[in-house]
Amino acid sequence: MAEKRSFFGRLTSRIEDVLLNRPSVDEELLEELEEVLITSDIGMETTEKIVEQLRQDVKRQAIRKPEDVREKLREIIAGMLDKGEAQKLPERYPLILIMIGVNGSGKTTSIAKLAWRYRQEGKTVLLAAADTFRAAAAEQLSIWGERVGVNVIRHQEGADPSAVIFDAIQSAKAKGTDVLICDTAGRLQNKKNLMNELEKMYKVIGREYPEAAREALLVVDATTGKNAVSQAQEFSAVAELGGVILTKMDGTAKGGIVITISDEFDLPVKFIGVGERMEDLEPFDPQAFAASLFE
Ligand SMILES: Nc1nc2c(ncn2[C@@H]2O[C@H](COP(=O)(O)OP(=O)(O)OP(=O)(O)O)[C@@H](O)[C@H]2O)c(=O)[nH]1
Ligand SMILES: [Mg+2]
Repeated sequence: MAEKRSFFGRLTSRIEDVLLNRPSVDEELLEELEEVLITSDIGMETTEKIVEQLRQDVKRQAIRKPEDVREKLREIIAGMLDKGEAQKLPERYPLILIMIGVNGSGKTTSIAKLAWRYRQEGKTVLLAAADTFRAAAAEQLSIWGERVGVNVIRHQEGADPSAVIFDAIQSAKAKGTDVLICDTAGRLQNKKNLMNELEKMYKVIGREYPEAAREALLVVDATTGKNAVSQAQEFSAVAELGGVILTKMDGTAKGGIVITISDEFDLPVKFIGVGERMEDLEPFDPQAFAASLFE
């Protein structure tokens, strides 16, 4: 909890500043609050929704004094974040996870972190290096595979990503592997290409392993602020996403990005990355997150 609090230290204290020494909840207070939310990486649309809700609460006297704002805000934000059962990864096996996201967002590292988590739970894991765009990508995944103690299926640079998936599926089936995690090259520059590539991968999975559960996860770097939001927008237009892994929350991220992604795209944030080690991935808990904003 102490760790989580530090993400929002600044947002928390700025909200407190707005609420401090105010005789009543008036329009001026709400406008100041709006300013604080927007400058904390909470998108315009989401901010307006939050402030409008507070305004209604003032009107129907559910909010009477500045202190009441805190509890209402927590409630509103928790409601935006909490996607119920969808917060968790599917608990059906065999499971195929497809990681997508732009370069440098933290896909490969997040794969290693997930693989490590599954290994801790006693699940068997296989990785597929379907980012064949750069030779270094497969190399990096192989190094992580060794560290975590899981096998990696890789082909030559420039190979067809779907062929890597095909091989990985055969291996997973033969060994009865619980979880197959696929790395991909997230080149947004050519959306059509990416869409075709994903479609082809899904086709291979559907044909070769129809009984496997599957989910695509978008990996987003939280420190990129508004850019993270536009990535969520572009990727959700080309792929059906099961949720988001928000990386680098240990960095300079303002935290508000979590709220915007959950609200605007109706996507659950499933995990947050809090460092570069394989242990540095935390399941995202919407209620605890919302509460930590006001501790
Ligand atoms: N501090 C911190 N660094 C992270 C986190 N996740 C990833 N990184 C770092 O971000 C950099 C990029 O991570 P990668 O996993 O290589 O990203 P990628 O999306 O696979 O990138 P490409 O393969 O180039 O597309 C690396 O230096 C990681 O160590 C995190 O949660 N916190
Ligand atoms: Mg990578």
